[in-house]
Amino acid sequence: MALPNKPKGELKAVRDPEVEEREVDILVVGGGMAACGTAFELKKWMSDDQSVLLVDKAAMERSGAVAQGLSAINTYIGSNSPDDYVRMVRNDLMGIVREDLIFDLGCHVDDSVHLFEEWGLPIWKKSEDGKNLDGKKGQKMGTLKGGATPVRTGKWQIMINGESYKRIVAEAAKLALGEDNILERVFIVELLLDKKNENQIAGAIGISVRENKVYLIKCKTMMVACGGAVNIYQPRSVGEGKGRAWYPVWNSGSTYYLCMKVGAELSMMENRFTPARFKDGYGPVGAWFLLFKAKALNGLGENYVGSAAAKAELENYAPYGTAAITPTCLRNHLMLFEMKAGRGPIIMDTVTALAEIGKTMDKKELKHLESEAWEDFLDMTCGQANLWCATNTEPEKKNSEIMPTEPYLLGSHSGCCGLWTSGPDYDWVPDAYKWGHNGKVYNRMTTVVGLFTSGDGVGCSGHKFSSGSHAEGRMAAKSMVRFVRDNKDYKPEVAISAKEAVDIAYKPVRTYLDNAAYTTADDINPAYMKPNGMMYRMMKATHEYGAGTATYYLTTSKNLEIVMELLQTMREDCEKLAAGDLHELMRAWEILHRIWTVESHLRHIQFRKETRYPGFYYQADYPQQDDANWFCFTNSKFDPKSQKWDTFKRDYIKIIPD
Ligand code: SFD
Ligand code: AMP
Repeated sequence: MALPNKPKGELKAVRDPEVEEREVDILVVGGGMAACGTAFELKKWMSDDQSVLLVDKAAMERSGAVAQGLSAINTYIGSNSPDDYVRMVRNDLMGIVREDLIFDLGCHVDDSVHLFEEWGLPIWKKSEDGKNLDGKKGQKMGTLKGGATPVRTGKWQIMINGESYKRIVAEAAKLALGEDNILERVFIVELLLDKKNENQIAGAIGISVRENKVYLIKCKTMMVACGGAVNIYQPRSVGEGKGRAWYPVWNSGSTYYLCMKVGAELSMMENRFTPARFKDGYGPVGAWFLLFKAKALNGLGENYVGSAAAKAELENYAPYGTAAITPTCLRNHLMLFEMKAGRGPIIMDTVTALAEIGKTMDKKELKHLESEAWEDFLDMTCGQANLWCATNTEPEKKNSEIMPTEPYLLGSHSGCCGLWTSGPDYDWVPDAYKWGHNGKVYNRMTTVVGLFTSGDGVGCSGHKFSSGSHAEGRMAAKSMVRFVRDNKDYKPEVAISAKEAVDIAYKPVRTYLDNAAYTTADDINPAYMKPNGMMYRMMKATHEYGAGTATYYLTTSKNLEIVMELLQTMREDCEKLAAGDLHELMRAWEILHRIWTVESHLRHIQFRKETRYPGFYYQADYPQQDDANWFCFTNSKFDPKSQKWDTFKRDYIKIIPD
């Protein structure tokens, strides 16, 4: 149930909050695209005697990455084939991907897009004479399911009027589950293993950010889909601009933290995404490159991407660099190449692009084209449109700078870090890629029994985007219902009491209450640290040593050693985090989730002795790709018993031929 907005100011935290204990068959953690897919699908397969609860840290209508909406759906297979989809993702991610997961997703993703349209999302259509029709005009052409042609920008992407995208998807999820089975404004802080079965999930601890209340929830199976990790590096936007980022600032790596802490295996955590974005406003570039056919120019006004030097540089990364579509990391690499050679900044030539398209248009069409340019940002990153206003930028008259951002961790966009999950139970899926429990395979289950993930959580298989994350959540839902049915007699038991759950969740509050009176300044105290201070400490360390923007994404073995030591100290110091109000309590948990997440990222970079993704990061001691030794997955596991990490290789198996 949604709680009303808080009154003025933050709610003070109390020493002894209320505790609510719940027990359900299925717990869904997160309320984003993947979780909404799970919620929608669950209700189709659950029997009446099965119970479910969805917990989102925010309000589902505007939570997660799609909060502001989107202007494109980046994965729609349409008349393409799932095999080709695998080839595209494999090439973009420099060869090492789980083809079973990608193929499986490619077979199902369009169904989610058809549902979105059925639920009211306007999808642009082509008219009979090949014109782009958006909004109501597009709807008049019929539905995609009924055979209407979408407006393709690239081979995989279609345009939408998507300001209300998340509201539409959340409405369907809420209707399916019922408000009584949803808790909003509850942040899950830790997961709990079963008391008797050491590698089986059994519950979670959550805190309300609107009431002094802790939840202890037991479950037979769980979906963790809390999105990716943002603000783990010093963002480019500082000072008055701080708080802007491209990916959702409120996604704090919980997916990775929660799952890794109970021993789930992570994969490809070294992979990060540093997308090229409109500078300072973080506006995405896809529509400009693909729909408006704009070119990026270097500071000398040259189309550097088409230059002989760029082609020669890309040859070094064949076969990926020489493919028809240059992988995302290498597109960034070329930008950095120009900037480092003193030929920056990089400029998106919006003026020429709009003038070119406008040549065949009448006045009214031209006006509409200009509106589309604005709507692209108003639909999904309205801060960028604000920045254009604030800087007197009319894109048909003035070009804009683009720039690779600070690093994000995610598994659904053009990155592939995440959990190592089982693939589907088909005969063509190698045994090493499918597993489950008691001899049964459960698609998208992590290596912890009963613990599932999807969207940004599933590693080794990027380019799902919003539609693919929704579809993957649905695929996992079916496995989860089957898991509950197959394990009817399983009674989850956790090793802690409700009181102990409060002790864990409210530790920062008690640290604060015990010590706050000692100093006059609330955030300076010898006995504690506020999460805000810890955030700056983490960002400074990762920025300078962990291949942040400070060093053009370059790190070395020595730098990694230093940052790992700093992060370990930070984890120790997190024992003294202090929170005076409920918002700060959430911040305290978020920073802990971020520190563990970025540590696992750097641990993986340290382990992989090559530079697999130039443009995303560079390991200066191992600047080349090394296929002989590193054409494999790099996985890691934190053992909750011994509290130790293990990092190791897993084989890549090619399934779809070139
Ligand atoms: O332009 C807890 N994305 C794009 N996808 C597209 O299809 N087209 C685009 O145009 C895309 N672009 C884009 C995109 C994202 C953003 C931010 C922008 C532009 C500006 C990517 C997709 O949005 C993305 O792939 C999916 O949303 C991923 O789905 P999922 O479910 O993995 O993550 P989520 O939607 O962010 O949801 C996370 C949820 O978890 C909650 N949560 N709940 C409880 N406890 C905790 N501890 C929690 N931590 C987090 C969140 O509240 C949220 O509900 S473009 O760039 O290419
Ligand atoms: P972005 O807006 O950068 O997130 O990109 C949206 C979609 O367009 C993703 O599927 C990208 O892979 C794709 N894309 C963006 N820029 C280019 C480009 N220059 N060439 C090919 N595909 C691109």
